[in-house]
Amino acid sequence: MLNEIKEQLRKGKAKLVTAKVEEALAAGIEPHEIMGALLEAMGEVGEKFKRDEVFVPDVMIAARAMNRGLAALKPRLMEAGLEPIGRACIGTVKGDLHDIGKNLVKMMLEARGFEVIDLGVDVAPEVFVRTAQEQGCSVICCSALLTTTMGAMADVVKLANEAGIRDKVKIMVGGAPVDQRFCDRIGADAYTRDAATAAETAAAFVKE
Ligand code: B1M
Repeated sequence: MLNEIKEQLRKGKAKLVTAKVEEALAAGIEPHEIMGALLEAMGEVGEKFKRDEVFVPDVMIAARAMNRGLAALKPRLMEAGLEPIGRACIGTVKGDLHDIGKNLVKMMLEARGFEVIDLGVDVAPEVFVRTAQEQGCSVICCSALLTTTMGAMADVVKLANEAGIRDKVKIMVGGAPVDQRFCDRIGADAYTRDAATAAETAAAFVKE
């Protein structure tokens, strides 16, 4: 049954994933085992995406199936007392309306077990910082697709420094024009090239 769930997730069949998850629960399989199967299959899709073996639409379809599967599992996970691994907020920075990459990162974070607060697009630096403070986020994720907007990430770092939250919150940056040099220059905690690596890095941060 777990293999069937993985197979349907790899294919991005949301309805079938939901049905198989419900079947597995009814058959008495533990929710955390089902969650493990979903995470494993999503991880495989993420790895293929990194190697350019599958593309954005495939990842989005698989992630949608993952989210449906998780939704079917959620009531039982709550009963079983499984907590999310951490809370993150994510947004595309001020002035920037591109959200496809940001949505992919969000999905990958959720697939890794994060509770994600999606701030949307055109997000002011103070909103990232205020949300992290008020909602107890351990990771702030900023996405930018325009060379003219990536500078807003520096403001997020500056405001987080001023708010004195850098010991509690990691700031991650990404998007096509962003690179490691830029990340180092503005003093963010991590730059990652793709959504799967972003989720891995965020998970490693909360494990730390
Ligand atoms: Co725009 N656009 N766009 N656009 N657009 C680009 C980015 C551009 C490169 C096109 C070009 O000229 N060749 C160019 C930017 C040039 C530059 O700054 N150097 C550009 C421009 C100029 C503009 C406008 C200014 C055009 C105009 O109006 N004159 C305008 C700006 C609007 C605004 O934001 N204020 C504009 C508008 C739009 C649309 C609305 C039409 C649409 C956006 C729709 C939407 O997002 N809902 C759009 C699109 C679709 C693109 C292209 C074609 C595709 C972007 C995309 O979604 N890629 C893009 C050209 C291109 O890239 N070929 C382009 C797929 C997505 C999965 O990749 O977001 O890079 P990406 O995410 C990757 C990684 O970067 C990473 O993970 C993903 C992969 O796993 N990642 C992170 C992203 N965020 C991360 C965060 C992380 C870690 C990794 O940690 C936190």
